[in-house]
Amino acid sequence: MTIQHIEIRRAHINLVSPFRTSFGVEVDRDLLYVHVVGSDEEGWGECVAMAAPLYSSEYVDGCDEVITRYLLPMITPTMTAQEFVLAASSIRGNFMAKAAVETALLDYRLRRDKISLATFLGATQTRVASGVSVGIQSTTEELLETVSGYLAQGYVRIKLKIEPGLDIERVRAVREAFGDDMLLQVDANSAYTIDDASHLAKLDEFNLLLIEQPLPEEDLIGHVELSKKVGTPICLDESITTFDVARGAIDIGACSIINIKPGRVGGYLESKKIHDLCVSRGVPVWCGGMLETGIGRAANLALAALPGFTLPGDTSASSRYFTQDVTEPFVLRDGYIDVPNTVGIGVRPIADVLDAMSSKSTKFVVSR
Ligand code: NPG
Repeated sequence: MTIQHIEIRRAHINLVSPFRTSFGVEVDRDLLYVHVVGSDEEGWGECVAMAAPLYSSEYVDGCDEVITRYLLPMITPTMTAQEFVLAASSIRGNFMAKAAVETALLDYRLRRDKISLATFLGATQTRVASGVSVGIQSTTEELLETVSGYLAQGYVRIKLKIEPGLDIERVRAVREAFGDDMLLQVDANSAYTIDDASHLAKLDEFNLLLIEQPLPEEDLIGHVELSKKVGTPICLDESITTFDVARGAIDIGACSIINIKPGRVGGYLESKKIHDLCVSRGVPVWCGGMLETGIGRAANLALAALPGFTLPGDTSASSRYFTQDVTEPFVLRDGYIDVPNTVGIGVRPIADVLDAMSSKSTKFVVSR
């Protein structure tokens, strides 16, 4: 049982509606899947990078280049995900590129060993509470209508995207319309500076679960300062790119909650390490999302089923983003989504659906 070739599949999918954040508007996804093909099994991984380097420095065409030029040549026919992570550590950064390859190798090996990713990672839940991320809307009325629609579907937690000028009053309107009991948090995607500390402190009256990534990715010290001036817990997303950064951020008091996104930290093995660290430090974690199709969504659900994931994640249903997902869709039931419990990540693309979405397939022979 050995890896024979690896396919890089590029594809395109439209979102059901535009998703606006403080850094831009996403209307579709430019997809890259890593497909490991062995003598009797296969494995899939999804790259979470967006088309443009607006959320982080990585972008999908850049990941394609890093994967094909640097990462795939490292792979040997018998290589495990763990061995790949070690080999790939010689390449700096490029976490999203590495994560896509790691996931495909993990899926391949776990399918072969007939064990689910959830079991392999140490999941303790069979379903996970599902939150939803609400993009910046043009008007407050539209925002209230959108939130109302998601609550009606059963989402247990609402995350509002915010930016300067579309923050305090938007949150106030949502609290007034839906009450104080609703689980509510905000995400700034680095749109503020430390000079906005007293402005952000105005969010304290709304009893939010957290403020996610208010300041730039590199400004860990700014987040320490901000944490002293704002009562609402600070959660880091973009800043947390590795286990070491997570440890440092916790140690210096830059955050009291962490959003773990496997794509952002180089994969599921690093995510598990960060999870374990946070459990040992009493730091709650939750699983973020990057508009993944079913491949990435399935693997995220496995991770989100670990015991330290005590806050609802952005692990929403396929229908939140796509009319037709590339896998069987993930559905919301009573506010929860089932964790795949078969082998590997538990899903594969539906061949016809993926073929119809695909723009390019490139095959790399693995040999040693
Ligand atoms: O539900 O998959 C999801 C997306 C959740 O808001 C979400 N993702 O900053 O966390 C984020 C944000 C994002 C959106 C990041 C688009 C990158 C691109």
